[in-house]
Amino acid sequence: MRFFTAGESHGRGLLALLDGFPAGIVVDTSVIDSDLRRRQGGYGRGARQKIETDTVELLTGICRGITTGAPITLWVKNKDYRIDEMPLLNRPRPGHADLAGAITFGQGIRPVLERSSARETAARVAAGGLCRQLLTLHSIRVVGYVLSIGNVDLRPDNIGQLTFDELLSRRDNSELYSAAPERDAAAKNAIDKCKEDGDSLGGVIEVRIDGVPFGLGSCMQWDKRLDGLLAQAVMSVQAIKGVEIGLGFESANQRGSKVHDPIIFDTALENTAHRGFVRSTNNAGGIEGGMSNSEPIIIRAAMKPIPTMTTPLPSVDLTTHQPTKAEYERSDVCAVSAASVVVEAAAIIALATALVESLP
Ligand code: EPS
Repeated sequence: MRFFTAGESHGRGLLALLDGFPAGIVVDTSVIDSDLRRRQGGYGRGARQKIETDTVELLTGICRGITTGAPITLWVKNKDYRIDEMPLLNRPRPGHADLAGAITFGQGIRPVLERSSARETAARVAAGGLCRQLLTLHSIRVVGYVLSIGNVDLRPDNIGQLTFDELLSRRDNSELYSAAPERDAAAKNAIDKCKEDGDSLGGVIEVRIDGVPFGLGSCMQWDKRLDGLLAQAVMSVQAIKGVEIGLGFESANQRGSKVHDPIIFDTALENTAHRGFVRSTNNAGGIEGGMSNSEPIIIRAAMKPIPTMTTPLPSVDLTTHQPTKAEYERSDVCAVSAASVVVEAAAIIALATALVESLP
């Protein structure tokens, strides 16, 4: 299965194209719309979310609500369509695509900004909402949540013991989509303070995937490894600067005896996705040798603070080469909550791709 997006932030809308999606899947667009709604939420978002009410339309690949096996295109319309009236910009924002994009494509900052904008993530979330329905048919469930915002820790102490449903309910009871709603107030204060200071905040996101059978991905070739596929999908989300699986970077600080997950056989689980083989810990994050091992898959992503700030950083005018301050465009103070929905969608698309490959 292949996946592409098209569209600009202030163009007509965003388009996702999924080629190779299986035939015969009954599609519920309300599942996609609910993911799109969640992406528009979270605390610290900018004014654009008040303008848009994102909903999906399936343009191709569907007949009587059932996928046909033909390429599927998903369309999310922009209400704020005014690309031809948007100002041309000249002062690149440090941390944004502006400078590298203006030099690479030679069309100035505006067209680069329009395509690199996180508005594109609406298309990924739409495609993720469709792929989620395929995963559900295979009893695979995916939940994304926020583990920290700035230096506010939102990771519950017992996170390893929490069930999928407990995490989901915590996430759904949090305005920040965090795993520790009881600590949200501290994170909201940090966002408010940041806004006052004209600054922005990043954070850490985690995605947990339950019900994955043995053998998605492969150890046989580098580009089939499931950890590599997930990492590429997640790292490609706007503003993500780091990706970990399981214990991740921390595993480099520990001895092997503390890192690897002992194998136990439990006959009661012989007829489940585990085939009886379970682990006392899950430091591998559900992937060994590039293949799923039937334990929950755990992926973490680090999001940098958004580069657009009301107190702009030093920059250079692209025409005069004189020192100046970077442009300010309407933006979010903190989009970590929204990014948790996008990272979830990116992981879903990558996992669905591996699943489709494994199907007979
Ligand atoms: C976003 C839409 C954008 C930004 C933001 C996220 O809309 P606008 O530019 O019209 O305000 O609010 O994008 C960025 C922060 C960025 O740097 O690209 C969205 O729909 O998520």
